[in-house]
Amino acid sequence: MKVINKIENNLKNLHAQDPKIAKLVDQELDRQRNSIELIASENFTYRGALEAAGSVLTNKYAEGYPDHRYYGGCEVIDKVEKIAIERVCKLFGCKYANVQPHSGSSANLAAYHALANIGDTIMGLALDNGGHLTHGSPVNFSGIYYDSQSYTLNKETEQLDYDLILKQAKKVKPKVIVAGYSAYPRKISFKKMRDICNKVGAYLLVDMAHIAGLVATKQHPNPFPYAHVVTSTTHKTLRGPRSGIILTNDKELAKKINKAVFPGLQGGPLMHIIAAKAVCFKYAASAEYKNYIKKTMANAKAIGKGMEDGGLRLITGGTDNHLCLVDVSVARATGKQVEAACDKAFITVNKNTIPNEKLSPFVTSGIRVGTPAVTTRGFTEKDCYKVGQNIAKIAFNLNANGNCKPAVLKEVQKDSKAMLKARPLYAGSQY
Ligand code: DSN
Repeated sequence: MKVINKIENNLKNLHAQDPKIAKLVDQELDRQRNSIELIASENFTYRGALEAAGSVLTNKYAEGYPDHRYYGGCEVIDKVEKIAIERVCKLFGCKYANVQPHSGSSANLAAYHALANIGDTIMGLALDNGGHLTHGSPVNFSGIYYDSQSYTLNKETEQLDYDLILKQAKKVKPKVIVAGYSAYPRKISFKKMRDICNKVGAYLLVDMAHIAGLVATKQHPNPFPYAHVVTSTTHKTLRGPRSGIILTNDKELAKKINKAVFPGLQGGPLMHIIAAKAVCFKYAASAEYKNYIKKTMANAKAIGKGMEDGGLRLITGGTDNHLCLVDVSVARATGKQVEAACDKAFITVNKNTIPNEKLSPFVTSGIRVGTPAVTTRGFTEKDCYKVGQNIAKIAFNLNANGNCKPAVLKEVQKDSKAMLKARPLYAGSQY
């Protein structure tokens, strides 16, 4: 069985040249191996993507775009970027792609730059309702440079309310409406969002970072043909390297997007990361990956059922995607306490605000639980149901000081260790 070990993980030279950093990389690999990773935005990328990201392509400056560079010696690099573009366009069924953004945030910044002027009104879901920082939060460039008029979820259903969004859009007349979220467990109707945009003359920008893998495998409706522009990261459900992309079907917008990314926002592209993105686009088109996404979604339902059977409340009553948003206040616990107590039981989740939140974002009444990473390492629905039950067990067994009761903690630790041992990370040939 092939297992990445500390030396094999391309670190032989690093150990010789910088043992301090090499040791920390080893420690992080151990940490990833020894925890049930349920952060909905994380995953474990392919060995091939790790190798491409650690390759000599990092040495090359390639400002510009394929066949139009500001440096010599780009003949190989051009081929890499063209392959990445071709693959991602085919994957998502669109005509134009920019694969140079370094992250989802810079992809969104470039998209706004292409679609709006500074000071124009943008309308995204409020951060505390499940939106993203870059969708208009007042502490982010998107809320500082643009007039951000956030929409919220329906307070009763805890879901998107398209009538409410239309009502607000008619009032504030946004230049851009953003759809796509960080902590929303239900399907999004891009058609309804586009209808709203058409009624008020706005562009529809879809940030599909969380659900890109579901879209690629047709397990969630595609933002195309409804979105004017689509942004995404490549490291969440898509399981690639940490990075971003921008897609469109509109030739004029594609030109604006390219200008916004370079020279508007970035200098030289990270060619090693673009190569790693190409690797993940290749795998995302495979039958094996489609099966992985289906399992990820089934695992999200199973973990949700485990938490629900244990007494916790799922926001919206369930999930249609890769994550559950969970109300832990029913256990008289805070998200902060459950996050910290789960950590001690080798389960990694993040505290998260929930709709109608009463606590601060540092404390919160909820947690967000996602299954892309554990599914990559082979967790089954049975495993996930058990983990869900254990999370609930922890939440309902906190002492007054917020720590889990020692006997319960010990039991859950034992379960976690057994599951982690049975599903080793970077072992075998599955990725
Ligand atoms: N911070 C990411 C998340 O956890 O959803 C989004 O960028």
